[in-house]
Amino acid sequence: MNDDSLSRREALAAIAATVGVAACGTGDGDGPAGGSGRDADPDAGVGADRPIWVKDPSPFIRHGTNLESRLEDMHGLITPNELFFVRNHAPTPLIDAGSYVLAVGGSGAEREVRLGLDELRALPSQTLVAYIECAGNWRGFFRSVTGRTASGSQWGTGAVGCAEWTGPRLSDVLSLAGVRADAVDVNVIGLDEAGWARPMPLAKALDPDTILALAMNGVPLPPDHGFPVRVVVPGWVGSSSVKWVGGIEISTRKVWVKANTTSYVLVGDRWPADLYAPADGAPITAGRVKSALALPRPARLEAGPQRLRGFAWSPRGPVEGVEWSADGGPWARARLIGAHPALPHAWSRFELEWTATPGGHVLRTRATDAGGETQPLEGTHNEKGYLLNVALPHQVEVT
Ligand SMILES: Nc1nc2c(c(=O)[nH]1)N[C@H]1C(S)=C(S)[C@@H](COP(=O)(O)O)O[C@H]1N2
Ligand SMILES: [Mo]
Repeated sequence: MNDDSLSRREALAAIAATVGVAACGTGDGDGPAGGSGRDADPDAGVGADRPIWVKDPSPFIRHGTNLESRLEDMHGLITPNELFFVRNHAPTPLIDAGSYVLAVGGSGAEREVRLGLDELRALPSQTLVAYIECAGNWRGFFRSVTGRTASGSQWGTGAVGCAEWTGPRLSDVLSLAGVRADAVDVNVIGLDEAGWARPMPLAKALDPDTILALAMNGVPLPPDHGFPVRVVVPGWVGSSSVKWVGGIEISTRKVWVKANTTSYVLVGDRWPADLYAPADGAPITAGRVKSALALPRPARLEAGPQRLRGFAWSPRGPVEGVEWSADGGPWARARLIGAHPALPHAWSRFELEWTATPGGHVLRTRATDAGGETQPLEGTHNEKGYLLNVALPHQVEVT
């Protein structure tokens, strides 16, 4: 493992000295089953004396150190910051803006540079709307749709949100350190106690849409979402969008850390570990095409005509269409809202009209994306419960 490479230790030690965050250990992975209570996640590692989040957790469903959104609370394209889900491998660190330093270096860099927040703010800034979804979103449905429980926080559908992110391109920051011709990987390292990090190939780091966000929905990043700096890697699963970035390592070798060896890898018969060594399975990069109704589970509706709505997203740009079906009946087209080529990383919304009749019903939706991928009707198990994108049954009780 390269997780404790010299540059990482140096970067974190330098930063720890200035911001008072312990440069300890690696991430604790996605963790065993969390249950519903905040104390139920045995790997949360949270002291009773320390708040986990800065934001008000009351609108959320709690899973250990994580806060799950309720899709029914979300309305427009943009998820308000106070309703945006939180996936934390350790409690939210409180980082002092004045003494914050971003260290950029490594074997693939011409030089090491240390940048303060003002220097990052002075770089040309990019704004993009992008959804972020945890790879473990929907994990709680593995049991009902595949017959096998998957380990980890039992998320419903609320580990996803869509925000406007603003900040310099990662490529511009890498240029300040100088990228050597033999560089292959860029590891982005967080300042939280988990030391969460996720490397990406140089090409992804140089993508003009990979940015170091300083702002979320027009305000400085809230503490829970990475203040003062997070990387946003559109299309890739949420674990790549490292929060509280303190170090960036440009490497001449592929970098292996927790987040691409034991966590966020697909493990199962279809992904034999020996093919992916040193990872335990296939490291996850992009997410999958998905859709979900913005309704509680189960939903309770009154009989009669109902306008229902939901969200649909794909790493391959705006979805092409969403279909819906009631009680195993024929698939009909839903109405797409705001799927716009100018917002390639945003999610889309959809609406459908259903005449609800008294009794229990099951609704499903399925999205199709620009790559021709459609959500499957059956789910495939993987040990750690990632990337479920089956057309999920949604129970509805009509009175
Ligand atoms: N430093 C750090 N970055 C992190 C994490 C973390 O625990 N520590 N969690 C990751 C995971 S698994 C996800 S899904 C996203 C969640 O982003 P959010 O909390 O802003 O919704 O942050 C990612 N970035
Ligand atoms: Mo995640």
